[in-house]
Amino acid sequence: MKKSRIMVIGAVGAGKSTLVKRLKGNMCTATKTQSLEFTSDTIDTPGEFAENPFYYRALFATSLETDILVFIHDATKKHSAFPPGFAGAFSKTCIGVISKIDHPEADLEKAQGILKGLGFTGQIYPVSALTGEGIRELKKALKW
Ligand SMILES: Nc1nc2c(ncn2[C@@H]2O[C@H](COP(=O)(O)OP(=O)(O)O)[C@@H](O)[C@H]2O)c(=O)[nH]1
Ligand SMILES: [Mg+2]
Repeated sequence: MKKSRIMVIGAVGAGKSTLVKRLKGNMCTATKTQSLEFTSDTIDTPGEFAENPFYYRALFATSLETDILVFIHDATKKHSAFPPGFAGAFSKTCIGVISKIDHPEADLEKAQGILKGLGFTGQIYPVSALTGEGIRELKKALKW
């Protein structure tokens, strides 16, 4: 089966680019993402697109180029960058990911609640791009 193309969205510093690199098996540190970054199987987005509603249209338009949308919520953050139910606004399969679960300040329960609030009723994937925890399960869900 063809590998699905994924688009990652989430706040500035949520760990989007590091996760994309980890999924691709490339462990160098991510530099700041200033624009949409396309590869054949990934679309990385700048966190500003999630934090400023002015850019939502760009997210919606770009999501048409992908198979799966990966929403990333940083386990150390107490608030979501997105408004409630936001995942329901996209016409693509959405997968909820909690990033940085290795972090001492990670709060998994809080993060689960935040992703549920965005509309994720099914399985949520907790991962660490640093240690690799949860990456295998996420890849399976992405059919990678
Ligand atoms: N502890 C921890 N830090 C992470 C993890 N993933 C990313 N980071 C750090 O979070 C910061 C932002 O990461 P980046 O991938 O650039 O975030 P982006 O803005 O969402 O693309 C960097 O300092 C990363 O090293 C992780 O799994 N665990
Ligand atoms: Mg980035």
